[in-house]
Amino acid sequence: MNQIFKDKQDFITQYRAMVRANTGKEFELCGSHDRFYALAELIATRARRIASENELEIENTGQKRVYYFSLEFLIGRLLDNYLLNFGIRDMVSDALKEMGTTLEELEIREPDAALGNGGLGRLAACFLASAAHEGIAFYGNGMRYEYGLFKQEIVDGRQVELADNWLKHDYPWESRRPESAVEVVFGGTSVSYEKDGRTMWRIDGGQKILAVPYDIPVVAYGGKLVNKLRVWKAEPNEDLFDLDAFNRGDYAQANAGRAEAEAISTILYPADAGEHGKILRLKQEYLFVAAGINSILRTFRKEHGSDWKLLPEYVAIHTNDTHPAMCGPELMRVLMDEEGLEWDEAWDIVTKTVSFTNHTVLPEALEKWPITTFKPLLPRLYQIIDEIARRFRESFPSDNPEWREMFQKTAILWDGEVRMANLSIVCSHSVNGVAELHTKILKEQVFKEFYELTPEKFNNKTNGVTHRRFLAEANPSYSKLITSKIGTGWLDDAMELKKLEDYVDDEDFLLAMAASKRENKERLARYIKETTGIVVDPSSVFDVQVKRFHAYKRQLLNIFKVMDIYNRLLDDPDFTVRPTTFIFSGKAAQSYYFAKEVIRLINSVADVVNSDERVNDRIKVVFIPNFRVSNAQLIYSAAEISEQISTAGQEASGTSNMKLMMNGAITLGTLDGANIEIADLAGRENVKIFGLTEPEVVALQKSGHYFSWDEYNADRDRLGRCVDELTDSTFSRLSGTFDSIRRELMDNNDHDLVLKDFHSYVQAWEELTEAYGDTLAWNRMALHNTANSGHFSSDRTIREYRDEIWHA
Ligand code: NBY
Repeated sequence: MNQIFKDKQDFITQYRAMVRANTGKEFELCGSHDRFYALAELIATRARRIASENELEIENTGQKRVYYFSLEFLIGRLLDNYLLNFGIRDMVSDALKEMGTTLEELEIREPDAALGNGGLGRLAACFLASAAHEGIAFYGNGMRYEYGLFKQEIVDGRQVELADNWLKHDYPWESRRPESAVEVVFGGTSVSYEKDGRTMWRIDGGQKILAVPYDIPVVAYGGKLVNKLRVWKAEPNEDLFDLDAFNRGDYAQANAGRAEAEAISTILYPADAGEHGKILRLKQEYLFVAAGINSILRTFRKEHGSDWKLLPEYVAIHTNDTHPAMCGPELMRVLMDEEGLEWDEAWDIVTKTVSFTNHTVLPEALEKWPITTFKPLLPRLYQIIDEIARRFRESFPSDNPEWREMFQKTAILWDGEVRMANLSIVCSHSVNGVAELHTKILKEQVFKEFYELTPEKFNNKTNGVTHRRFLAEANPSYSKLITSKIGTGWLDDAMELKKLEDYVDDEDFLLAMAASKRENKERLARYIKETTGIVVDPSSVFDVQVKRFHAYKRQLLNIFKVMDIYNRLLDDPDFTVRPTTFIFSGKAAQSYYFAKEVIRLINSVADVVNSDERVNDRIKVVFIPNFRVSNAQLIYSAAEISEQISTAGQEASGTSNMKLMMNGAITLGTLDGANIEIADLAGRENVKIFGLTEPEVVALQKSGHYFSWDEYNADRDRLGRCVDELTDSTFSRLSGTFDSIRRELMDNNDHDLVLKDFHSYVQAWEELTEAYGDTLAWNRMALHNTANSGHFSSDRTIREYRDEIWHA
């Protein structure tokens, strides 16, 4: 442990001094807001100091640096994380109590930084933490959005979006680095000129924007290493303030130039599956790529000079999905246009440096840009992409009888569009999926042609999550219990959780697990009461589905199950059910009508069920508004059933499945994404699997013999009734009926096979809740899950990236 304070007294003295320096007041006279900022400042100063020591060491040792380009880093709150990693959480918590406040009271003052949408953004944040833990010189490169992901409120059952002004007060962890700002050019014309007998290219004119970096320290567990997340803000590169306009009283015009530049880093696009054609989005993508590449090369030159051949030895650039796909072309541009390298030399460097992760198989999510948008905005980059595309085409094995098909599928420019996934693959030496099944689907379906051409590029890296945040921090009572048996080694090495298997027959331990879960459920029940007013029973089963709302994730299937149980409780006096609280949380993209209707349906069912005294002693439905990292931690730790019910083949990996598994929740899921690996590791007897498998889904879709009306007709009493209740008055009291959902199921033939999987799902749920009756057996299952979740620590994932992709 790197002790940043000698002892508690030392901490208190320094903390008091910081409060005085920041506010001019004594600690006792300050409110929680000032107290939080002073505490954060105190910790951040220490972190920055270690970061600059690390910087020097890396410079001296020539350690390879890994740059992770991601438009999203869903980091959430950091204070607790810093304290845990510096090994001072308990000491600080005691000290604060002595001083008359609590850590919890200060913690909640921190903005919950939501610079990401969902799994992809949170994965990037977990990677920051784990890469630091693994001792990698790892740098996040992203955007500093002024507004993060929207805040969600529920009004009459509907999702309403509000701006997330997270920078309203200062953000204590960041430091602005204006001296490292980078100029980025949009538009202009690409012109050639002769230099030393060679044709060179430059951009004339265009709009010049300044990208200003802000650095956020990333502290490794143990506190010895501190890495950096660098996020970029767009600013006008010179004072674009129009004084004449101002003096005329035209204030909007006076600030127009400034506003246009700053717009680039104003908002995070809130869609988690494609937001095509928006020029501002393309500007964001280029800005953080160009600024990041420039700053990488600046560091390289300082340390290694301009022998660019050495770049791949000292630098790895990883692109998180296709949003940073311009890394390859931009690196080409700088190496050729600014450093004077020839195409072949530059290309060799680029393809040895860049690697790429795909996160989705949904065709609508594969990013494409109209050439008519792209070319005028980035004329030189377009030229380079055109040349990459041409050379790639030329390299084609023309003896292949299927080359036409191949040619079309692998084209970078096609049908008037730039295809970012194909560009990413061609520019990268490694292409990976995020779970075994997902990678298999990439190889055999989505990128089949590329896999045939370059099989050696393709590999799998099953996702992981940081167990220090999602188990240690999120679930203090369970962590304490674990540590009491196996020591603290698991915090460093999650595989040590395996030692817990020694306790599967230890009744006292299993009962202590139940008690810890109960404590967490009470904590969540209090939160639910505060945020929704709904009173839930902590002795009921907590059944949880928390994730973005998407048709393929099938929250609709889950709420159909609830509707069915409700109907049966009303109709059938012999039907019994284990008392259950059905918990939902998550956001829908602002423009995703269907997903938002499913949210409205869940809230409408909740409204009816919770107020129906005939059933509300047995079932309750809760939609927790504004799902984000901070309340996620409360939810995961209190969960008993983990709903992972996507249509097989659609969920690339999932990561809430892993967080819930660690916390001892039992997966109720399809054989999709990482659920398959979870089932294998935990043991089939310790999860509950239902529904069609991926090959079955593919075969059924292909056969053309799926008809949702057949499902409806085959079970008018239960399934058909749920469908009908979408459009009768049963659940329409809050805000009307659900015609569009019914249309999707019946007129559009139920694309996600909700009706098809309904029966096996409800049956699986009934069997699982039946098993809940045996407390010891249930907690034994839970224990097998926690004990085998070490594999899903992002520490393991990062080691695999390091060894097999980055070679760092
Ligand atoms: O990435 C998710 C996958 O759905 C999930 O299965 C996987 O576990 C996780 C981490 O690998 N994908 C995801 O979260 N995607 C996005 O958030 C996203 C965001 C923006 C855009 C596309 C996807 N976009 O096109 O703008």
